[in-house]
Amino acid sequence: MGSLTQEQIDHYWREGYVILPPVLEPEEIDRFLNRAREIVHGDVPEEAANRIVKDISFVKGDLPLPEDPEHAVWKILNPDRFDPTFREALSIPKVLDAVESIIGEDLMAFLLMFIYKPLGVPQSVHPFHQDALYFMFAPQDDCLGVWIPLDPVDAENGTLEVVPRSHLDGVKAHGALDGINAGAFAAEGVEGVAEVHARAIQLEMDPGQCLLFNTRLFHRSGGNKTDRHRRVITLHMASTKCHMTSEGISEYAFNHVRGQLYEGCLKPLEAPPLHLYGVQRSPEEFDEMSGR
Ligand SMILES: O=C(O)CCC(=O)C(=O)O
Repeated sequence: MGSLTQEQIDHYWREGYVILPPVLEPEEIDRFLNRAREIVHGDVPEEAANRIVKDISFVKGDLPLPEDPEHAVWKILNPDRFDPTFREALSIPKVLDAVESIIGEDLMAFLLMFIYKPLGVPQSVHPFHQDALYFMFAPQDDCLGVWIPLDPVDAENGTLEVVPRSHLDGVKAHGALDGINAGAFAAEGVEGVAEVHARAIQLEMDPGQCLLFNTRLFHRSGGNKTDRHRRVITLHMASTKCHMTSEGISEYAFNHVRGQLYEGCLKPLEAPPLHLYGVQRSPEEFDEMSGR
């Protein structure tokens, strides 16, 4: 069943995305914002501390560390693993109801992130990519991204840009780009191509609104040219009927949030690791990666 109208469902499948009215109340938004701030200011278990990932400009020392640690952060990866408030973000009722309209009632939630855009750092770009690249399970259409801004977002502070209908093609080869955060791979022949940028829509959204998007949709975010925060909660949802096409992605840690599980399909991970391996790289590792 689910809560979306047929028009919203049709828009999702035709364009590759749909934007929903607010799924969070202002008090809930404040609670997530305050909790993220407390986490970045040190209220985090020691083992999980490297889940707070700084933006590459600060990791490499290209910019001096700001007084407020929140201004240097790119993202908090999987805060649900150590924080009860963020655990709630895996199963926001209005999100589950909407997602059910698209991929059915049996749902896993995974890869929750709280993403910042450092203020006044225009080079902090996340290039065009397709999330399906990262997800080794099928069918791809039974998985989607959920992106909820907690601040007003627009072209100036690094909103998400999407290329409508780009989900209708396959997954492109991706690669690393110099100066871009580790792991934020770029779709080859897409980022920097004028024709693709011209087709992209820069989403203007209010706090608490919700974007659902297909995992093959090309999307990117520019840097934040303003002194306004751009903070978002993002996660992915997949049908529990999906099956793995490759092993070794326990980092995603599926959480069963609605419906039933199926034999031979995605399994919830009971005790996901707190420590994050291999994302917050040292400046030396960045140099090595870029051949310096
Ligand atoms: O919110 C952003 O800056 C980009 C998020 C994104 O595209 C991703 O994490 O895959």
